Amino acid sequence: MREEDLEISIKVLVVGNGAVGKSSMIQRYCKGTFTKEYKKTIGVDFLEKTINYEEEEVRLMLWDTAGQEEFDAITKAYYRGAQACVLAFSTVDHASYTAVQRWRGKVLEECGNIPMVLVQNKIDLLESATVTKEEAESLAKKLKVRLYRTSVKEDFNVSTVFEYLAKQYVEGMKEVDEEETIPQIAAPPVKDARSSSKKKKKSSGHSNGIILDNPSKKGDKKKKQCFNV
Ligand SMILES: Nc1nc2c(ncn2[C@@H]2O[C@H](COP(=O)(O)OP(=O)(O)O)[C@@H](O)[C@H]2O)c(=O)[nH]1
Ligand SMILES: [Mg+2]
Repeated sequence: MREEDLEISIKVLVVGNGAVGKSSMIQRYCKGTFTKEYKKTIGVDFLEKTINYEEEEVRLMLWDTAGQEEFDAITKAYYRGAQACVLAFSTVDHASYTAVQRWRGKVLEECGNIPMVLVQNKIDLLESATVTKEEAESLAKKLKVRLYRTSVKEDFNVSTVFEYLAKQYVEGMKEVDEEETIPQIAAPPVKDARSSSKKKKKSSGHSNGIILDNPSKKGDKKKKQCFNV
């Protein structure tokens, strides 16, 4: 297989209570659209977007999960194999803020310590905020994650969140790669740490870095049917 055929692919979860803006965020980022209509997502769905990070193609698969507990059994299985996560809450929903730790717990349980980011969405509604700036910041500090304030509605900071996660993941992959490199007798110098990591990931089947060899058909963006009620 040629080097250029390889691709870094990251499964990103977006978790949080219902109505914090998870589906909207994914739609905004992948399709550039926003709707005021609230449709409860049942089951799981994902959209994808390919970005470039340091001349590397990174495919982000953004998994949308239902926030409601009643669908827990369905969503849990979809957590598996995720490599990065958005912990989302809403500026105008304090309960969604307090629920973040519980969501994080579920992710940790299924995925281990993957790169995460805390997202305070609906920042355009700051005037009716029920979560203070200090609360948001102290939670980020406590969880040792970066905090981004977003407005999916105003398209503010949304792409920054996903670009940050992609960066975290790729940088983490490079570190693992360096740690794993055991010097061989007269080993040739590694010219490009990233390209070697991609090859390694592919052959080792490392669960924290998947390289797809059967990428989906171009244009086949929506992977799984979801039902909106
Ligand atoms: N004002 C405002 N509304 C938003 C924002 N993001 C999402 N919404 C609205 O919040 C509601 C819930 O969004 P949705 O994406 O369905 O939430 P989910 O249940 O977390 O997937 C919808 O009516 C969206 O239009 C935002 O940044 N600002
Ligand atoms: Mg939804």
